[in-house]
Amino acid sequence: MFDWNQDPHRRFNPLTRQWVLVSPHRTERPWQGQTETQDAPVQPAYDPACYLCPGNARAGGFRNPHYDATFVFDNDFAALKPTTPVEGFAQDGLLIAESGPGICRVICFSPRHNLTLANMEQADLRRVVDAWVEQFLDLGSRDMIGYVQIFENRGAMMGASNPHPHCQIWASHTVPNEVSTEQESQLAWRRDRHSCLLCDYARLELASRERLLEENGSFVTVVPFWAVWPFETMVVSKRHLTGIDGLTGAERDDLADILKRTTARYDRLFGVPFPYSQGFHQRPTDGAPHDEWHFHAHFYPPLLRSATVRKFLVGYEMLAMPQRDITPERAAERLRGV
Ligand code: H2U
Ligand code: ZN
Repeated sequence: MFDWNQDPHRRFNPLTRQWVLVSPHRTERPWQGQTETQDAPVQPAYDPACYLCPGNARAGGFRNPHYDATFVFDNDFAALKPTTPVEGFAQDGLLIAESGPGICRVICFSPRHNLTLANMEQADLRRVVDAWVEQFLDLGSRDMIGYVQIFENRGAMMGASNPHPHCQIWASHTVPNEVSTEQESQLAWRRDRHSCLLCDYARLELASRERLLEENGSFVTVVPFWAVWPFETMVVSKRHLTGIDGLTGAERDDLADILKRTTARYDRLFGVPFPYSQGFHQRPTDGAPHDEWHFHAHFYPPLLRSATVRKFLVGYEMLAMPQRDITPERAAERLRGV
């Protein structure tokens, strides 16, 4: 008899249309071991050497204002520039390149250097949500911008350059890879089934509750059935929304609430500020309605079995396909238990 909790199998991600290999038999012992607690360096509320703290000089030569809530600025080392002309290059169907304009910004969540999403007051987090909506509308309304990617790298392990609570926005002319793949999947689902892929998925997870971590009136956090990272999660809106700009006031509060609760749960898992990359996926800003799109966030944390042991996507995963040991159901159970 095949045992889905023990025997190797592969699972399908309907958003990326990629498979992940699950090898649960490899886990059981290490996961039952003790979890380690690592003392995170205590950060001051203000750091005179931080380039994001209020009043400080940035590396680019500008000086931050004495801001007291959120603070948005153009990235001094932007990966995309607004002045780039749109051009294409193609040779023999093999050498293909495209130029494209874009705008990169940084949002400081708070003037306080030592806060994180999990530790912010609900009202202050709501201001961060408002800033995201404002930026999505501002950048997305420009002709040259086809997609607005909002994301946060947290922790040195994920390459964040600074502990000051902040996120980045890269608004590009073209739609990036991950987003365009998810778009094709959602379009195909809508065409074939006359429904929304993530509305259907959220309904299924709410009924089963096996992979569910957090829920409020407007959102649900789950470890997706097809998760690659050990403690990967998705935050999905219960209502069909194509983008963050469709949130009502109450839903903006609920987004702040579920992000706070999800990140706090992460921090409790190994007793450390949990590193991750997270960000929103939503409709492109090319002016089309894109009703196939369902607003959601992905959290990709690298930690595997303790504060100090991370998962690497290497070897078989680079050459063949991603693989995980702990099942998504067991990961959800562990996250629910803290
Ligand atoms: P990360 O921690 O995710 O790297 O984000 C910090 C961003 O801040 C990074 O993209 C920018 C970097 O280019 N930055 C400035 O714009 N000005 C500075 O003075 C330093 C860092
Ligand atoms: Zn700071």
